[in-house]
Amino acid sequence: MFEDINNSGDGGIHGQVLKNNGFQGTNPGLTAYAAIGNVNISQDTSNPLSTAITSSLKVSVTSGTTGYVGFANTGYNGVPVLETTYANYFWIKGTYSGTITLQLVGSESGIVYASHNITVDSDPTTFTYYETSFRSTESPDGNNEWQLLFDATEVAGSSLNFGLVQLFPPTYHNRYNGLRDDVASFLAEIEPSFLRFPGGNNLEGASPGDRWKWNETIGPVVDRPGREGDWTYPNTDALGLDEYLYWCEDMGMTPILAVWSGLTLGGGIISGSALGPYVDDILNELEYLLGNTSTTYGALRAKNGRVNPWPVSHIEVGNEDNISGGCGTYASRFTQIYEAIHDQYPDITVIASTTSSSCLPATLPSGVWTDIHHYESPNTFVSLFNEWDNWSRDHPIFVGEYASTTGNDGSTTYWSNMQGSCGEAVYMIGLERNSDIVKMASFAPLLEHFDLAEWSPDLFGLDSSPDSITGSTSYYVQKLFSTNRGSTVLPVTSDSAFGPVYWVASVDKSTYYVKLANYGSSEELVTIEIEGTTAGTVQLLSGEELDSNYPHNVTITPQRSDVSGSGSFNVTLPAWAVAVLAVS
Ligand SMILES: *[C@@H]1O[C@H](CO)[C@@H](O)[C@H](O)[C@H]1NC(C)=O
Ligand SMILES: *[C@@H]1O[C@H](CO)[C@@H](O)[C@H](O)[C@H]1NC(C)=O
Ligand SMILES: *[C@@H]1O[C@H](CO)[C@@H](O)[C@H](O)[C@H]1NC(C)=O
Ligand SMILES: *[C@@H]1O[C@H](CO)[C@@H](O)[C@H](O)[C@H]1NC(C)=O
Ligand SMILES: *[C@@H]1O[C@H](CO)[C@@H](O)[C@H](O)[C@H]1NC(C)=O
Ligand SMILES: *[C@@H]1O[C@H](CO)[C@@H](O)[C@H](O)[C@H]1NC(C)=O
Ligand SMILES: *[C@@H]1O[C@H](CO)[C@@H](O)[C@H](O)[C@H]1NC(C)=O
Ligand SMILES: *[C@@H]1O[C@H](CO)[C@@H](O)[C@H](O)[C@H]1NC(C)=O
Ligand SMILES: CC(=O)N[C@H]1CO[C@H](CO)[C@@H](O)[C@@H]1O
Repeated sequence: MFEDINNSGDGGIHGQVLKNNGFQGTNPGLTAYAAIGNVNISQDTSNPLSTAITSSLKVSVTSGTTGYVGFANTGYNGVPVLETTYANYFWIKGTYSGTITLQLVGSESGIVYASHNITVDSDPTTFTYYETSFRSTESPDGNNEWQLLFDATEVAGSSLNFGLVQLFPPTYHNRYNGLRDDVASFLAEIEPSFLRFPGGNNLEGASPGDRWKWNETIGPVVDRPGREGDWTYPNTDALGLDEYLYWCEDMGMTPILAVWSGLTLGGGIISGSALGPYVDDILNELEYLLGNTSTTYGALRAKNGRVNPWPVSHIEVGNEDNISGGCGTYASRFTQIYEAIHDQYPDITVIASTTSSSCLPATLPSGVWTDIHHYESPNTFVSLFNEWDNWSRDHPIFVGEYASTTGNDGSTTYWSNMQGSCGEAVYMIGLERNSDIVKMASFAPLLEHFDLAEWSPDLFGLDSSPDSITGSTSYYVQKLFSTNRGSTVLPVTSDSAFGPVYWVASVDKSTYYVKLANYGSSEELVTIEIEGTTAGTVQLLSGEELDSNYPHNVTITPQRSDVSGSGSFNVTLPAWAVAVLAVS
C-alpha cells in the first residue's frame, strides 16, 4: 500500500532527489536552496516556468563579481551521493553563453564528489531546457548538496532564472522520471503482488479542491502543478498516475487504484447530485487508463507515451469512508460510483473502503470486496487470529492497511520490534487460513524518509547517507510470507492448540510450506510431518522481544538452513520467532 507519507514518494522511492524544485505546496519559499558566492536568490513568480510551475529561482549577481557563483539545493535532508551516474535536468532563462558547472559537494566538508561542465546558450526571453549526466564518487554520509555554478563575470549586475532542477541517480528499469533503483529493488525483494495507491489519506484532500487529481499528475512533469499533500508537505506529483502504473508493470503487481469518493479530511463531504461531476471525472480517468486511443482520454494516454491500455482491473472507492464523518453517506456515494463504473466496465472488481456494515449499502452488489484496516498492539493482532474464521463467505476481504503500532503497554512503536512483527505474523497466518475470502493484505505505511517521518512504524526506510535502506523486522516477515506461497491451503492435524505457536500449511506443485510464529517468551520445538517429503529449508527470523533493526544497524534478518528427513522435520522456534519450512 503506497501513498506519499513520510516523504515516501518525493524524497523516498521516486528517483528525483532535489527538493522544492517546482516551488509547490502552500508555502515553499526558498526551502532547500542556498546562495553560493556574491549573489542573492529568490522565488520569482514573475518568471513562471509553465502554467503549472508558477515560480522559478532568480539568481541576482552583484555588480563587479567575478569567479563562479550560483546556488545549491540540499535535497531531502541531504542529497544521496553514491558512486554512480546521475541524470540532471534544468531550465535556464537570461542572457548567458558559456560554462555551467554542476557539482555534488559535501555541505560541511566541501569535498567535491562530482563536477561536470556543460556549455549553455541561454535565451533572455524564454526558458531553455538542458539535460546532462555525470559520474560521481561516493560520499561517506548524507550531508551533501547539489550545486549549479556559472561565470559571474558574464552576469554581474544582472540575473539568471532557473526552473525545475532535477537530479536522478539510476532509476528502476531505467525509466525516465522513474523510481530510485536501489529503493525500488529493495521493495521488489518482497515480491509484492499488488499496489494500492495513491492513498490512503493523501487521496482525500483537506477540501474537495485539494484532493489528489489524476489529471494533474500526468504528462510532462513541467506541466504538473503538484499540491499540498494531506500529510502537510508539498507533493510534486512527479510520481503520478502513469508512474504508479509503470511501477506496477515493472514489479509484476496488480494495480489497485483508489478513486475519490467525496470524503475529505475535515473539509466536508460531497454526495448526491453534487457528486455527479466527480463521478464523471472517475469515468474520464478510466477512459485514460483503459480507453482505445480513438477516445479523448485514451488519445491523451498515447500522447503521454503509453499506447497500450493499462491493465487496471480493481478500483477502490475512497479511503476509510467509515470514519471522518463519512459513514452516513457512504452507502449512497458508493452505490453512485459503483453503478457508474459497473455499467461501463462490468469486469472491474470494485472494492468498498470499509467493512463496517452500518456504512455500506444494505445489500452489497455481488462481486464487491470490502477493505479493513488495523493499527493495533501485538496482543490485539494475536486476538484477531480468528477474525475471519466465521465471517460470511459472500464478499471477499482486502486487509488494505495493517501494522503493529503500539506496544502492549500502549506506548508508540517507532521501530517495528520482534514482538510486534510476530503479532503481525500470527494475524497473517489467520489471513492465509482464510484465503478463500481474504484476497489481499498490505502492511502500511510502506516507506519513510527517517528524517521526515510523521507516522511510525514503516515497513522500510532510508535517509540521504549511503547504505541507509533499512528493512524493519516486519519487512522481513512480509518477505518470508510473500516469497513462500503455496497455491492451496492444507488442513493440519495437531496434538496441541494454537498459542503460543501458530501455523498454516500450503502446497504448490511438490513444495509444501509451513509458516510458523512463536508469539511467546520460551523456545518451542515443533515436529512437522509431511508424508513423502525429504528435504528443503527452514528460514527463521528471531530476536529479543523488543529488538528492532535500525539504520546502519540491521541485526535481525532471516537465517536459512537446510533440512532433510523422511517426512518428519524438527523446527526449533526461539522465543519471538517467525519461520517458514519449505520442503519437497
Ligand atoms: C542582495 O540583497 C541585498 C540585501 O537586500 C541588497 O542590498 C543587494 O542590493 C542585493 N544584490 C543584488 C545583486 O540583488
Ligand atoms: C569546468 O570549468 C571551469 C571553469 O572554466 C574549469 O575551471 C574547470 O576546470 C572545468 N572542470 C572540468 C571538470 O572540466
Ligand atoms: C482536471 O480535472 C478537473 C475536473 O475534475 C478540472 O477542474 C481541472 O481543470 C483539470 N486539470 C487540468 C490540468 O486539466
Ligand atoms: C478503437 O475504436 C475504433 C472505433 O470504435 C475501432 O475502429 C478501432 O478498431 C479500435 N482500436 C483498437 C486498437 O481497439
Ligand atoms: C472503521 O473501520 C476500522 C477498520 O477498518 C475500524 O478499526 C474502526 O473502528 C471503524 N470505525 C468506525 C467508526 O466504524
Ligand atoms: C466460530 O464458530 C465455531 C462454531 O460455531 C465456534 O466454535 C467458534 O468459537 C467461532 N469462532 C469465532 C472466532 O467466533
Ligand atoms: C545495534 O542494535 C543493537 C540492538 O538491536 C544494539 O544492542 C547495538 O548496540 C547496536 N549497535 C550499534 C553500533 O549501534
Ligand atoms: C525431533 O525431535 C524429537 C525430540 O527431541 C526426536 O525424538 C526426533 O528424533 C527428532 N526428529 C527428527 C526428524 O530429527
Ligand atoms: C513529524 C515530522 O517529522 N514531520 C515532518 C514531516 O515532513 C515534513 C516535511 O517533509 C516536515 O516539515 C515535518 O516536520
